[in-house]
Amino acid sequence: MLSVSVVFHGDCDGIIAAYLYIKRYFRDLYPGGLNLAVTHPWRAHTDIKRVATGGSELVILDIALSDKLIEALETIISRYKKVVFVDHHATSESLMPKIEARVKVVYSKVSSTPRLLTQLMGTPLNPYEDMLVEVADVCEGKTPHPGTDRSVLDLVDSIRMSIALNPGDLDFMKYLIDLMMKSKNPSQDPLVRVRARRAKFLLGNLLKIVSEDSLDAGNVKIAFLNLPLSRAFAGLIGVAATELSKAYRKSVVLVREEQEKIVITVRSAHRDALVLSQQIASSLKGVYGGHAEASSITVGKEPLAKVASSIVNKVLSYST
Ligand SMILES: [Mn+2]
Repeated sequence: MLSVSVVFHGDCDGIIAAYLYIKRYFRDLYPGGLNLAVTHPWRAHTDIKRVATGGSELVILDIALSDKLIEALETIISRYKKVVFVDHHATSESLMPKIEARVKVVYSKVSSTPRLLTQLMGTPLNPYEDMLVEVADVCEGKTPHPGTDRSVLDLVDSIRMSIALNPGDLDFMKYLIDLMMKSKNPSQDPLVRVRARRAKFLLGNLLKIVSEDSLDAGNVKIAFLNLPLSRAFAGLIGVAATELSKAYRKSVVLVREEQEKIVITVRSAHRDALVLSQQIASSLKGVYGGHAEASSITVGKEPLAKVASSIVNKVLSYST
């Protein structure tokens, strides 16, 4: 049994956080001596129970804390000598005190989890690591300053898009971490490039569908994706919402049907995504989490048409 497990968010800053953490703290265990697992906030509570078979240390990176996740953590904490929880999501803040007694918490509401790790590690990073932290910040929505190196923007694009093609693909995430461990440039890697190109092609189609079928409620653009569409474009929906919000300079609410739930992705042009999410979540009895610029709500399975009218009404009352 591998005694150290690292569970990370399967997105751009989550993967970079995993790389930095492993390189700094578990270099001698990499790769064979580490149990790596990928998850996403909405399913972290189930993944963690499955992954956490026990050992000396469990590290959880870039996953927003929720009541469900706290419950799951309670059941597995005793299997480890040490559990470390590192996160930067705004919605985690009020919940952190609930786990602090038994878990080592590293929390600050900074731009990305890698940025938070630089504060934890203290010692200066090398230029390659520095560049990846910058990439993570931009992936998380920080506006790159005008002088930002082209290679940083290329990396943002290729990492974000190549992951989005299949955000559950742990083998590919490990492949990316491995490129980073070898200080290689992922945007020059053939596999990363092919995946990024395919993802961009799909994203183009998705943006077309979504912008043609969307409706405007006040200052907010709302679009709906049924189950087949939501499956076909799975990992790209968050990226599409971000792109739409930028293109129209409006907040975007993207509602999609999944197998056992409805997921609503919110992107804000005016840093009010969390407020809007909270209102939608309370009217639909959903759970929300994220940042002021980007957040999401998960609601139990209901017919799309049924939640649609209630979301439109909520958004209209919010934006007028
Ligand atoms: Mn993340």
